[in-house]
Amino acid sequence: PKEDAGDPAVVVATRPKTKRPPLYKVLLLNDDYTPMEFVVAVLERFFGMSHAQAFEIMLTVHKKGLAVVGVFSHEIAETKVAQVMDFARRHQHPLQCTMEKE
Ligand code: TYC
Repeated sequence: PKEDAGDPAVVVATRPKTKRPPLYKVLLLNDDYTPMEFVVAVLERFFGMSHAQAFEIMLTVHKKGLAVVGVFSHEIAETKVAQVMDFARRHQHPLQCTMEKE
């Protein structure tokens, strides 16, 4: 679509606005205290991962410090973070889960 030079008689071709909502990465952070099995259980329970997949991602977080565990709409990402943080708190583990715009 060309730019409008300012002449009011010129009809400018416009792109139809199809802006998609932003997506958010949900991140799991490493710590020294949360048991590995607990993290695996979190990934299975709240992110629908298989045991093998959950174990693999848990090890990535353990070794690299953090990993993206999913990408969601703002509302779903917020819910996942809240679920993980609440579950960790209830079990008295310091596990941290955050979100960031993609
Ligand atoms: N580092 C933890 C341990 O050695 C395991 C762990 C993995 C903790 C991933 C948090 O997000 C995490 N017990």
